[in-house]
Amino acid sequence: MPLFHPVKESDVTRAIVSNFLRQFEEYAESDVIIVGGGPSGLIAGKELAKAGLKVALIERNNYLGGGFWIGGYFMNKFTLREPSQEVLDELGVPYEKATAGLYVADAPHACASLIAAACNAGLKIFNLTLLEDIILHENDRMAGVVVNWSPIIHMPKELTALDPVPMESRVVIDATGHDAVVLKKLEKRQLIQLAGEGALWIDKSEDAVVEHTGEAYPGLVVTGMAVGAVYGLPRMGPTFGAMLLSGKRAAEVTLGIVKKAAIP
Ligand code: 48F
Repeated sequence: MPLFHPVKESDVTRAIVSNFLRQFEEYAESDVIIVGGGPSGLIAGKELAKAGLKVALIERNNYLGGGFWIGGYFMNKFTLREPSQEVLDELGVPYEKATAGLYVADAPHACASLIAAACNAGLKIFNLTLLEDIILHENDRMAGVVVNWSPIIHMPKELTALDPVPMESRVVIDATGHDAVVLKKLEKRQLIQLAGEGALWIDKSEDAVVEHTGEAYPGLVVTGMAVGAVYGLPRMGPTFGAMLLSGKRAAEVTLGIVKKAAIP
């Protein structure tokens, strides 16, 4: 007697295709699209989904987490400063005190727990999905993103005449880290000017990134290291507290924009 229930091979394919397409069709229009699945994007997504919004996160890689799997150099331990260890308490991730106000934790444990918490809250993930462009509507307001299958950038030119598809949303969040990819689409059209990220200065950068997290352009909220690119803030290296608190701030700002738009 076999352990597993018998199935038709074709039913395996149908289950994957129909389930994915149903989700893609549903999320072709969302309340919020988050571009980038690093720590700031995942925290924002978790909070917004928990608040009951319909939220899609697009990530160009096949895996989520961005720079959160690893700390500094090749070592998978990351640091965070008081009071951001409270986010690890919420996620149930253990940490050790390194010095006064500085904690160290296991990056794979924290990253996996954050991904699980975001999915449990209802965030929908579209991985291997590359932001190619943005949608702008009247009054130059962000109205969504234009995406493609990310492996196409590694394919020969004669095979890559694949048109991207649009996904609409009321708010877009740029959580693409140091690359600030969404913001650069606006800069290319001379709609904003980016100051560019500054050199490393931990004490200054973390407060500044959280403080400047917000709506950088109508309908576009910026979080995480992408904030540094807009305002010329210093980078911070392998300390992640500001990414977590910036993600939370981005969720608060986004909720405010969505609620304001809902008032007739
Ligand atoms: O880089 P990333 O982890 O950004 P973050 O949330 O956190 C920064 C820290 O990891 C670290 C740091 C602070 O301590 O300095 O660097 O600001 O995650 C950004 C995610 O965006 C994805 C990318 O693959 C990564 O997972 N991404 C970048 N460009 C695109 C994209 C794109 N064009 N389309 C889709 N995803």
